Amino acid sequence: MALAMTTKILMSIVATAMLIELALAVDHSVGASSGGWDTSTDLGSWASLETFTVGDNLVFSYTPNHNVLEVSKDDYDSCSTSSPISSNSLAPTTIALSDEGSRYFICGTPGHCDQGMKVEIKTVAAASPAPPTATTPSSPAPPTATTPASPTPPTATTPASPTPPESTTPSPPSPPASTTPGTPVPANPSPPPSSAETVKMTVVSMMGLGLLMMI
Ligand SMILES: [Cu+2]
Repeated sequence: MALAMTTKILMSIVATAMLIELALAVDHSVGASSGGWDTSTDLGSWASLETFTVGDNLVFSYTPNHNVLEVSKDDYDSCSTSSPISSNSLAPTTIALSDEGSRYFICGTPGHCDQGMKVEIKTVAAASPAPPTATTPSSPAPPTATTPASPTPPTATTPASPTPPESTTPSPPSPPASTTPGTPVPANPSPPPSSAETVKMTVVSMMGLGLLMMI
């Protein structure tokens, strides 16, 4: 029963995680909602308030006097437009954030980067944002979670009693076992296989006895 419950819980967690992951694929409109890809938006502040996750997209919307250059960190720091990693001038520009780490974007129009039209995007692994949302699936779990917890203290009551076979019902098979030496005793901890073994051994030993007597 506990196994079935655990399986159910695990399956629901996995399903929820998949849903969350789907829901988390976000398009980030650069500079929104109180600005855009322009010289007047505080893009650093915007980026610091966003969480960029692997699988998300950046969407740059801009007027024709701007463009989007992806550059190295050095070029980002120095606002150098001479050797961009990629260059886009057709708005809107969508950039897929397919890997963890930092990426650097600047506007290639002379002077715009120096005026602050630049942004560093730090992308994190898809798993890390899940924990906050993961609390939600765990909340339905508590009712079931309490049940598996109680069997853990073996000192409890009802669940513990079936385990010791010495109690009542399982003992009938054990009496014949008593004829054989100490072997059945260690078998007790694991009831199902041991009882079968005990019966086998008893039968074998009785047959052996019978043979001896016949001789
Ligand atoms: Cu520009």
